[in-house]
Order: sequence, then C-alpha cells, then structure tokens
Amino acid sequence: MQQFEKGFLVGAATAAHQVEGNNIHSDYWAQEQLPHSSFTEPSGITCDHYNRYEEDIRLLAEAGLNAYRFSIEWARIEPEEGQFDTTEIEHYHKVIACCKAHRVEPVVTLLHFTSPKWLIVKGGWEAESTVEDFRRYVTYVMEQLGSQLHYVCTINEANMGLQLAAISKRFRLMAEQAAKSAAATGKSAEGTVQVGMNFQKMMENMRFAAEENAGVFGDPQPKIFVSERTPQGDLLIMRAHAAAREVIRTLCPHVKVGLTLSLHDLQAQPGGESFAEAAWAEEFTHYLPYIAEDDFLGVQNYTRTLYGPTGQLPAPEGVELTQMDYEFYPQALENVLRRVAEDFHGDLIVTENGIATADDTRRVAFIQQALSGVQRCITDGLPIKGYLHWSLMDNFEWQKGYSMNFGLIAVNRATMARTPKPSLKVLGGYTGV
Ligand code: GCO
Repeated sequence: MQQFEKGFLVGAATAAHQVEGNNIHSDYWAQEQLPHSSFTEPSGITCDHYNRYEEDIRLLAEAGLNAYRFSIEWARIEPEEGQFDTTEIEHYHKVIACCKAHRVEPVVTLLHFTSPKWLIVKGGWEAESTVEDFRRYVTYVMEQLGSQLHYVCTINEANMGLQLAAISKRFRLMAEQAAKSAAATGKSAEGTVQVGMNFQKMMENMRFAAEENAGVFGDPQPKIFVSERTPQGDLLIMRAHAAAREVIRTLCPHVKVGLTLSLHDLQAQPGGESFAEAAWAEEFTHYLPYIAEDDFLGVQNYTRTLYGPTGQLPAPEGVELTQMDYEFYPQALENVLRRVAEDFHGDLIVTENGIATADDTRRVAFIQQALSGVQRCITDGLPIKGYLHWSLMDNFEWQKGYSMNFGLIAVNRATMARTPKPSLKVLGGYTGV
C-alpha cells in the first residue's frame, strides 16, 4: 500500500438527513410519514449524529483520516421561509470546530438532496423562485461559517434528477413488460441508479401517494430535488449553482467551490457505442459550460454501466453484486476520473465512492482497488486532491431505509453504539504525513 502525499484529503462523507436525525422541517421527513410512502421506513433519529458528532469525528480522526465531508441542512437553518435559526448555525459552528480540533478538514455540502418543506410547497426544484431562495440561504450560511471553510460543494449530484427521469422511463417500460410476462424485473433497474430507490413500491403506491402528496405539498407530484427532472429544471439547478458560486466568491474568496456529479463508468460493448455516448453527454458533458469556472468537480462513482446494441444492459451473469445490486467494480473510479479530466480542467475531488456490503473484507478490497486507480491517475498528472469515501457510518439510505451497509463504522440501531470496522483503519492508512 502506498500513502498519498501530505495534504491529499483522505476522508469519509455523510449527508445531514442520512445521519443527523429528526430533520422535521424537510420535504423528506414529510414524505416519509405519508401512509403510502415509498420509504421502507422513516428516518427517525437516524444515527443521532446531531448529538454524537464529536464521537464520530474523533473515530474518523483516530483512524488516520484527515477530512470529513458533511452537509448543512437547509431545513434546519431556514425552517420557515426567511426565518433563520441561529441555534442551528451554532450547531454547525461546533461541528466545524470539532473537525479543526482533530486536524480534520471540513468539506461542506450546502444541499444534499433534502430541502425545506416550504420550498417544495412553492414549486420546489422546477420553480423560478428557487434560484433566489437558494442564493439567500447560501449567503446566510457563508456569512456565518465561510471564514472557517476551504472547500464547499454547492449542490450534491446536480445531475441526479435527469438520471432519475431516464431510469423511471426505463422502469415503466420494464414494469409493463414484467406485468405481461409476470416476471419481476424491478431489482436490476434499481441497481443502475446511485441512490437508494424503491421503484416497485413507488409504482404500486402511486395513486394513493399522489393524493397524499397533494395534501401536504399542494402538488400530487412535488418537485423535490430527487424527482424526475425536466430540461428546464436541469438548467434551473445550474443557475442555482452559479448563484451560490457567485455568493461564495464574493464573500469568501479563499474558499474552493464546486458541485458534485453522480458519474458511472459507461462502457460500450460492440453496437452499444451510441447509447453510451448519449448517456455520457446527459450525465456529464452537457454540464461543462456551467462548471467550467468552478475550482473543483466532486466526482461520485460506485460502479460501471454496460451498453449493448439495444441499450443499457444488466450486470453480466455471475458477477458479484453489492447490496444495492450494483456490480462490484472498483476499477470504475479510475476510468471515470480519466474520462472527466479530458474535458474538465479544474481540480478533482472524489466526493463519494463506496460499497454497500455486510462483509467488510469486500469494502477493504474495494477501497484498495479504487485507491490504486486514483494513485495511477495522480502519477499520470491528473489534479486529484482528495478521496472521500461514502460513508463514515451505516446510515439511512433514503427510500431503502437502514437496510444498506455503506459505513466504515457500524451503528447499533438499538443503542446507537458505534463500532469502527477494519476498513476505517485501512482507509486511514493511506493518509500521507
Ligand atoms: C449521493 C447519495 C448518497 C447515497 C450514496 C449511496 O450523494 O449520491 O445518493 O446520499 O447514500 O450514493 O447510494
């Protein structure tokens, strides 16, 4: 094993809603409570990280990691439109101070999927007004916290909505076919999107859920961040990103700013080239004009996707699948980094990469193979500045609830006791000194 150079960020990532607990003013919280929710269970207190962040950051630091990526929860900071909660800002002040006390670099994400419920009632991520609402929130956060930060991700997986639109379309077709042939094909569709989704459950509940959503949000299909995105909504997100970047550059010129993208290693088999090209254009290339001025791009990769003459293919027969039904394929990260660097010329930070498995020895193998790839890229001159593993701890995997084990630390759901897994120490061993 070869260590990274001193200064390279070796860390782990979380997102507020997945670990903090009791995110009661958020859109997700509201959706989790609906009688016909697509969530297998509500988030509840999740990992109680809101109260236990000191222990979690200490465990991260003790294992040798030097960076922690976490998100600020907009719904906590601005629970009602225009009303900022100073006690919540104070909370994040303390989290950042705790990182610094442990010589851990905080990498902050301003929006990681969840939004305040009021924003969605106003039309959410398809409404014009969201750009200015986001600007106001970002201004407040940067005024309060910006002086203590060096790295800020504006929006997590800005491309997720388009990916969902594509997969939902495919899933609907598959579900129709499956209904005809009575074959259950839902599982493999979920395995092709890098976020916990229950498409089968969503389809079954659709009609009831629409009524319930209309009751809560005034819209049978509320436009949350992780909704099927229209092309206009996609542009709106780019404008929200640009607004945030402008605020950050003005208030905190010392901060490096970027967004993150969910990127698959798209591989074409003979005849699948045009499908793979089109998918890459949608997933990555068409964002280039909007991110060209960013300081860095956050690369988030978990697996590869194969294309054949008829389009996307399932994982090959007999390969190892993770709990998420992704193919175990840690080489994907290197391929994605090399491909991205052809067109994006700022720094690269791996802001997520990981594996859902109950067998930590597979996580160790995944990390070792993924990091060998990162190191080969660095040797070839790619400007990669950090690797932040998903995730610091087992947590709330969105609609899939607590069934996925992405963590470097296990969390006992009854007692909330933390147990570092061997993989935590293995990752910490890569930190340069
Ligand atoms: C993201 C995420 C994370 C997920 C992770 C595993 O940033 O994409 O969806 O929040 O938990 O990708 O699916």
